[in-house]
Amino acid sequence: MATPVAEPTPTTKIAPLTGIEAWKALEAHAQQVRGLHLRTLFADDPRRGERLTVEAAGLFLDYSKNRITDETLRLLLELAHQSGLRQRIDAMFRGEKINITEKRAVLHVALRAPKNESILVDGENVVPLVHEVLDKMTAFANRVRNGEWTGHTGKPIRNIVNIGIGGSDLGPVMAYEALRHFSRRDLNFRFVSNVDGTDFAEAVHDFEPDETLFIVSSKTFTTLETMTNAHTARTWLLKGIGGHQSSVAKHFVAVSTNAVEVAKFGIDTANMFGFWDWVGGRYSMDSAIGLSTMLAIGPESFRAMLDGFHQVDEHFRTAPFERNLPVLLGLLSVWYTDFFDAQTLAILPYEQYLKRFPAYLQQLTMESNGKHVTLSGNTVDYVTGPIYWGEPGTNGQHSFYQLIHQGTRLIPCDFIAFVKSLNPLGQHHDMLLANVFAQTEALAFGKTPEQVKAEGTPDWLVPHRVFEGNQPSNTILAEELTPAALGKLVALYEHCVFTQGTIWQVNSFDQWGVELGKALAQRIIPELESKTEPKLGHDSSTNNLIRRYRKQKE
Ligand code: G6Q
Repeated sequence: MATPVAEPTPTTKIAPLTGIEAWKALEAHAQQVRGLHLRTLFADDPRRGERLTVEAAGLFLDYSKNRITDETLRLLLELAHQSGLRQRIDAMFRGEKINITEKRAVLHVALRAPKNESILVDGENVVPLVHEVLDKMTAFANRVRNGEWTGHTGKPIRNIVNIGIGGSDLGPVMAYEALRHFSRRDLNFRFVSNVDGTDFAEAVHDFEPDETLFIVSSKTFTTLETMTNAHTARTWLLKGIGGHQSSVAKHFVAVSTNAVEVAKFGIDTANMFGFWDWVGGRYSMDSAIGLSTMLAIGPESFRAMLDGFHQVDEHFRTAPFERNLPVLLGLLSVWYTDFFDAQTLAILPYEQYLKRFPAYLQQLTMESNGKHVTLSGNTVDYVTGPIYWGEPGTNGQHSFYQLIHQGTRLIPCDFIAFVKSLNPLGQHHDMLLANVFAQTEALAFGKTPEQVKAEGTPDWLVPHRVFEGNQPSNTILAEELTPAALGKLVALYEHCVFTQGTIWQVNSFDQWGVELGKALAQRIIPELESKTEPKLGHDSSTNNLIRRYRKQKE
């Protein structure tokens, strides 16, 4: 292993992962469990389906259809303890700078802390700051929602466009879609993220500028895509409104940590909603970055969502690991990633409103734990973050489920469903939920050749119709997709990611890969725009692509 290069942290006291006793025990134990079928595990324990469940904060998790025994669980929990998960959770909640590469605290939990709590960062209680911003957002949202905030020509705002990317987009767009049922239907919400001009053009094509409000959401206020879109939006507004510079203040607000850049853009900093460097982009949908969410669902529902987050924060912080939902989810994903060579993990919400939830989770999980270097600066010799993907059910069943059922890969699945529908129509909801239960059953138990034959299938067709089964899944059931339930669900996965990152000993809170992307294109833009033939110093492929593009666009 290479010499550590990171500054020492409390975590460096923990042995390298593969040297931890519980890890070594899991390696040996996995050899036995790999040969076990879920059919056997269920047949041997008639109460398994009731036993391996846990409920907290209104979320019910059935993890019985996993390829685990009681011994697996014992060892995974031991791994959590020996990895210092308890200490690391406490360190996060205490506001310690656990994001060591950026020297920052990691305090998204402070964003939903009740007013009377105290969480210190560098000796300052940040909870009052959070509530100050929440109050400012509330006042603003109320003014827009009741028509008091008017545009340049005196008309109320009818259209709200959030301009942001990555963490400043995926959370807001996911939350808007998820909570649409609770949103004001007379307000139109659009989300512009891509630097591809089509995104902006399509978002505003049917909007009147004098009824449109732009929220420029950017922690740094320097992100290429967001600033390009924000400038395009300003040009579009001024063109549509007759060039009155003063209109910018009425049609633009900002969510950022960078007041200087916000002012430079021409947005009145009185209309800027702040947050802090201890809120990571992908952990920011419940900060001021959620302003569009608050405008859509109203301040009260927004606070209900925060309360949902907080309930799961408290559960994560206090529940014993064996009954701790995020810890169990995190450990199970480590189990498949590192001991079963599972490359991916599918998120399958059986709830149309959660159609953007898998995309949101992709960033949360993969940007957080897509790392190959430990907190001590060593290269890992085990696999970290799996690929997360998914689509809402039942649509996925008619496309990619085939590969999960009868392909050659192991794909652990999280099924997410709600007992009550927000749109109860005839039999729809029973049918939807029947599919959830049927899929997890089929994945786990499959269909044996004997069963297929007994159905009268001709011999030659039998192998094609056999389902191996033994495909693991979790089922997460909640009552109804309310704002609070969404908060709970997001917090569940945030802390699942935290658990994974702790076991893998990586920093789940930096994103140097994203930073690289932010810098790379900057060098090529002038080469594409240059009037004269630029001198190119890339590799031959990149040079050739640039030349071809320049030639063809003329
Ligand atoms: C999230 C990442 C990244 C970030 C975007 C937008 O954790 O850091 O997705 O949110 O790059 O950054 P700005 O908010 O600074 O524009």
